[in-house]
Amino acid sequence: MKKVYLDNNATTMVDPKVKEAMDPFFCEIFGNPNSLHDFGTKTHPYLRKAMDQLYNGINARDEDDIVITSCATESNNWVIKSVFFDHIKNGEKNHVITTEVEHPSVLAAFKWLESQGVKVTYLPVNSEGIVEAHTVKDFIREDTALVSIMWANNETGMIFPIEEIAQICKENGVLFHTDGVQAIGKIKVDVQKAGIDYMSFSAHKFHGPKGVGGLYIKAGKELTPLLHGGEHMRGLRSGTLNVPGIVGMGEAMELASYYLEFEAKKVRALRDKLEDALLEIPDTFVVGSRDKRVPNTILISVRGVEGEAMLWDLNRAGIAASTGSACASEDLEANPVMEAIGAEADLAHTAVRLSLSRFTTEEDIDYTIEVFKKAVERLRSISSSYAYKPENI
Ligand code: 7TS
Repeated sequence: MKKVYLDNNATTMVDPKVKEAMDPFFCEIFGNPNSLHDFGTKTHPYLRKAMDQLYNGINARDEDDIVITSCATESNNWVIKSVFFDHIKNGEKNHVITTEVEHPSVLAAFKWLESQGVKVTYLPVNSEGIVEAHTVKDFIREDTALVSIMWANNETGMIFPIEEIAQICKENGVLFHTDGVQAIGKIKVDVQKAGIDYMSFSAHKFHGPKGVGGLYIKAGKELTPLLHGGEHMRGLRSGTLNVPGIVGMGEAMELASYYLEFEAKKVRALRDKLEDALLEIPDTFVVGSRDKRVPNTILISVRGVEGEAMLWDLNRAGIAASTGSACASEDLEANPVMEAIGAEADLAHTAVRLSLSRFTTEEDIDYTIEVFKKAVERLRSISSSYAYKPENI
C-alpha cells in the first residue's frame, strides 16, 4: 500500500544527510565533551560547527545567544518559569500575556503561573486565527512582565506579526518570547531583525532528530537556570551534552536554510494544488488566507465529517494526517483553535490538518486528493447529521 506522510507539523523524517552526520557520534566519537582526555576533546570542533550552523540559521549574533535544550516544551517552560522567578515572585510584576492558540507547552506553563497567583491574559484571535499587533498593545499593563506569542501556529500554519509585536514589547519595556517551532525551515527566521528576546525551537520539526531543541536568548537578556548541576551550557542548563543530537540539529538547520527558497516554493505549489482540489468538495473550509500561512499547512473542515473519522479513512489508505481534537472515551473534543476562531459548532469537530514537507511528492498529493474525496463521499453518506445544503457552499 502507498504510504503518504502529511503530518509534518507533528514531526518530520530525519533527513538522511542529518542521520549520516550524526552516525559517528554513537560508537566512534562518543566522549563526554567535558572530559579532558582526547575522547572528550575530539567532540569540540563538531560541537562548535553545530553551534555555528544554529546561530547562522536564525541569524543570532553568535553561539552565546543559543542554549541547547531537550525540546521546545523545555524551552517554552524555561522562559515562562524563569520570568516568574526573576520578575514576578519577587513582587516586581504580576502579569503576562499570551494567546488562546499557543501550543499546550506554553498554555500549560501559563496555567501553572495562574496557580501561583499570576494574572494571565489569553488574547483572543481573529477569524483567521491570529492576534493583531495592536491587540497586544491594548493589553500591556504597567506590571506586565512577559508576552509570549508563537511565530506560526501548528494547527493552521498562520503566521503572527512577530516583528510588530516585538517592537511594541520593546517600546513598553516588556520581555518578548516567541515559540518559533513551526516557523523554522518554513519561512525566513531572523531573530535580530525581528527584535525578539527569546525564541524556542525543536530539531524534529525541521528534519532533525527528536529529543533536542534550543532556546535563543538575546544578548543581555537573562534567564534563571532551571536545571542545576555540572554547569554545562555556560551554567544556564546543566546536563551532559547530547552530542549526536546537537550535531544533527546543526546539520538540519543548515539544510533547512539551504532548502528554504526552493523547498518553500515547491511545497507551496503542492500545498496549493491539494488545497484547491479539496476545496472543490462542497461545504469545505480552510482556516486562514494562504499568503499569511507557512507554505506547508492546511487546516480543513469538511461539514458533516468528524475529523477523527476522516483520519481513520485516510490512515486505512496509508495517509497520515492529524486533528487537534482528542478522542476521549465517549466525547469527541473540538479542535481548540477552531473554537478560538469562533467556528460554527458543527465545524469545530471536523478539522483535519494536512502538513507537507520537502519530501512530499506530486504523486503523494494526487493520491491524497483521490482518497480524501472518496472518504468524504463515504463518510457523508453514513452521517446522520449531514444534509447537503446548497446555501452552505
Ligand atoms: N510548540 C509548537 C508550536 C509545536 O507545534 C510543538 C509540537 C511544540 C511546541 C512542542 O515541541 P517539542 O519539541 O516539545 O516536541 N507540536 C505538535 C503538533 O502540532 N502535533 O504534534 C506535536
